[in-house]
Amino acid sequence: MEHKYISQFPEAREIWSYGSGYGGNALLGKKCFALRIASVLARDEGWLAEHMLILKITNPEGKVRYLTGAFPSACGKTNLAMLIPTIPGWKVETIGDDIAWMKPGKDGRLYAINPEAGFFGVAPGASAKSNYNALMAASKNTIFTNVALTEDKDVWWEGIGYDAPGKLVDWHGNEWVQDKADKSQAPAAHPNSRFTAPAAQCPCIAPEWEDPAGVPISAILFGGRRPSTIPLVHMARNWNHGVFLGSIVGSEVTAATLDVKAGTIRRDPFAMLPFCGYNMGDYFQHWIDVGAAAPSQDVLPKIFYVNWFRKDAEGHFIWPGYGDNSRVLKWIFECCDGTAKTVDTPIGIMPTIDAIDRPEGVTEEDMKELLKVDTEGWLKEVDDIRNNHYPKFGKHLPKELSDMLDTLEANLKASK
Ligand code: TSX
Ligand code: MN
Repeated sequence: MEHKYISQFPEAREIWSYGSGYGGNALLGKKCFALRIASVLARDEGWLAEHMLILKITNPEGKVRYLTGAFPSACGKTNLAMLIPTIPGWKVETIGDDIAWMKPGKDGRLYAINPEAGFFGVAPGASAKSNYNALMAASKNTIFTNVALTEDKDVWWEGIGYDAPGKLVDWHGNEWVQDKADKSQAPAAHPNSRFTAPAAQCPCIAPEWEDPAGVPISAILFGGRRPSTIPLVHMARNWNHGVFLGSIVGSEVTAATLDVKAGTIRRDPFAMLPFCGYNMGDYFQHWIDVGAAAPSQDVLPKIFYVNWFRKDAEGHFIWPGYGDNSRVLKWIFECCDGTAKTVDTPIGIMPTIDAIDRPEGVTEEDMKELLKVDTEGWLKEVDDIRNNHYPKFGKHLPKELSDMLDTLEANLKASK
C-alpha cells in the first residue's frame, strides 16, 4: 500500500487509521488512545499517561511497594514486569507491562492503573528463560500475529528457546526450513511479530491489577541500553532531577542500525517520543508541574535510572540481568524505606559498593565498574545533551532542565 496513515486528533479525541497495522498501531486503544490521546487529556487534567510498566514488589517481611518504569524499545520492559527474583523471600508481581495512567490521590501520592486488558508482546526472544510468565500467559486464548506455524499447528519464533521443528510456514506464508549454517537466512517470524494474551492468564499477575483506585507508586524507573558511562543504578536527588533523568533516556545505537554512526545515543525521553500527543518540551514542563502541585516532595515517588547493559572491554555484559535485577529492585525498595546504604555523588545518589548483593559470577571489581562515576564519560554525556539533544526542544525546554544540566556539569568538574 502506497499511503499509510496513523493519525490522532487530540482536540476531537479522534483516531484515523488507514493502511497501517504495524506493531502498536494494530490496536487503536493502545498507543493511539492510551498514550497519544490520553497524554493530552492528562496534561489538561493534571495527571500522567505514561509508557510504563507497573510492578508490585513484596519483601520477605511482607511489605509491598509499587513502582513504574519507562524504557525505550528492546530493553526488556515486559521481562522486567514479569521478573522472577533470584533473591530468596522477595516476590515480584505484575500490574501492567506497557502503559501506566498515574493520577494524584487525595493524599497527594501518585496512583497508577493499567488501562490495558492484556499483553501485546513481541514474540521473537520470548522464551521460558527470558520470560516464563509471558509464555504461560500466551499458552491459550491468545492471538499470534506474523509468527511462524509448525506442521502440528503450533507457533514458533526466533529465540523461543528451541530449534524449529521440521518444516514451518513463515510469516509470509511460505515454506521455511531452519538452516543454522546460513547466517543470513531470513527469519521465519517477523521481528515485530506479536502475541496478544489476556493479562489474567499471567501466573504473576497481581490480584489488584484491575483495581480502579490504582496502586500507590513509590518509585519510578528510567533506563536504556548503555554499554558505558551510565552506572547500574542511581537515584535522583529530587523530583525535578528525576524529570531530568527521564528527559535524557536513550539507548546506544548498535552496528546493525545504519542511519547514524555506531556509538551514538538514540534519545527517547521518557520512552515517549513516538507516543506523546503534544510538544515534548511542554510534556517535560507538565512533569515539573505535577511535581510542584504535590502537597510535599515526600509523597512523590523517588526516581531512578537503571542500566542492565554495561559491557566490559571485551564486549561482554558485566551484569547478568533478568531475575538478578531483583537485587537492584531491593536497593530501590530500601531507598523508599530510608534504609538503603547510599553515597552522594556528582550524578546523584548511588549504592555503596556493598549495598547490592552480588550475583554469582559478579566480582567486587565488576561491582566497582558497575557503580563507578565515569567523570569523563559523563562530561561527554553533558556535551551531547547540551549540543545535540536539548536544542531539539527549542524554547519549549523548561529552564529547570537546562539548569539541572549546568548543575550536573559543575558537580562533575568540581569532583575532578
Ligand atoms: O530483558 C532483559 N533484561 C531485563 C529482564 C528483567 N534483557 C533482554 C533484552 C532484550 C529484550 C537483557 N539482556 C537483560 C535484562 O536485564 N540483560 C541483558 C544482557 C545480557 C544477556 C545475556 C546474559 C547476560 C546479560 N548472559 C547469558 O546469556 C548467559
Ligand atoms: Mn510499548
